[in-house]
Amino acid sequence: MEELLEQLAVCVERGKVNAASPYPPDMKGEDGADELTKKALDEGIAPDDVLAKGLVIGMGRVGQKFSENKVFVPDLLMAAKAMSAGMAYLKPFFEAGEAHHKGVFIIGTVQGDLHDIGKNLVAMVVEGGGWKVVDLGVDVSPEKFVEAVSENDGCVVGLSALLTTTMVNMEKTVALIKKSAPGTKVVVGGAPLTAEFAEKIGADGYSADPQGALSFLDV
Ligand code: B1M
Repeated sequence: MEELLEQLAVCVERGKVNAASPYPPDMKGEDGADELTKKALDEGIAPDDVLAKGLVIGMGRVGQKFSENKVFVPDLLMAAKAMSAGMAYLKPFFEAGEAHHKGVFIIGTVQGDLHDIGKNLVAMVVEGGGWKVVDLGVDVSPEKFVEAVSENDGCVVGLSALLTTTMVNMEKTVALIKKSAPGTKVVVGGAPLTAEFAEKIGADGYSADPQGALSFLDV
């Protein structure tokens, strides 16, 4: 069982989607996350283990390497694609309540801001970390975040901003979330942000990269 789950983790880490995928070249012709997830479930490995000890491990490794500038955006995208191929087999188990997410993470780019590439990477890594992700998209108003929080008891919220002009909307969003659902944790990120700014606006956490956001959630 351990060997199969390790192979699965390697497929996600390297972005090996399925046997037909030519990427990465040194794994050409080998089974990918698609075949290995199916095989693991067919062999009776519990869906929670396939997720936590296979797919999530691989995504964690690639997320860490991304933080260390050892791999780049395309590598993260390929890993997310491999992860998704495996997740497709796990979906029915989540729906039946036989596999479990760690929690719900609501993410969006704040009002007035249309940048979503970084936000999407954070969503992928967090999903790869075993969380259910509710992605509200871009240009999300404070009220829309609050509405999503009210629909997802116990969730954690992630806010992304890429413009100095929209950082002020991040502050408004944190304030409204804290007012309407005081216990809700909020983590913020985006190129112009700093830890000092995050603290000033009352956010609970700041991360410069997707893996840091996941680490905040996993504490
Ligand atoms: Co715009 N843009 N843009 N842009 N854009 C920047 C951000 C800018 C720095 C370019 C520049 O002037 N040098 C500048 C902002 C200056 C500032 O305010 N500091 C800028 C500007 C000014 C604008 C417009 C105003 C331009 C105009 O129209 N005059 C306009 C604004 C539109 C709007 O949002 N209302 C605009 C528009 C656009 C496009 C639509 C053309 C396009 C966005 C496409 C899209 O996202 N779908 C775009 C792009 C692509 C960029 C640059 C080139 C790249 C941004 C990006 O995707 N980076 C950018 C310049 C640059 O960065 N070189 C620029 C890659 C991405 C992986 O990194 O988003 O930083 P990033 O995300 C990182 C981290 O920040 C972090 O993790 C990610 C992965 O490491 N992170 C989080 C992000 N969110 C997080 C949340 C977390 C944790 C970590 O927890 C919740």
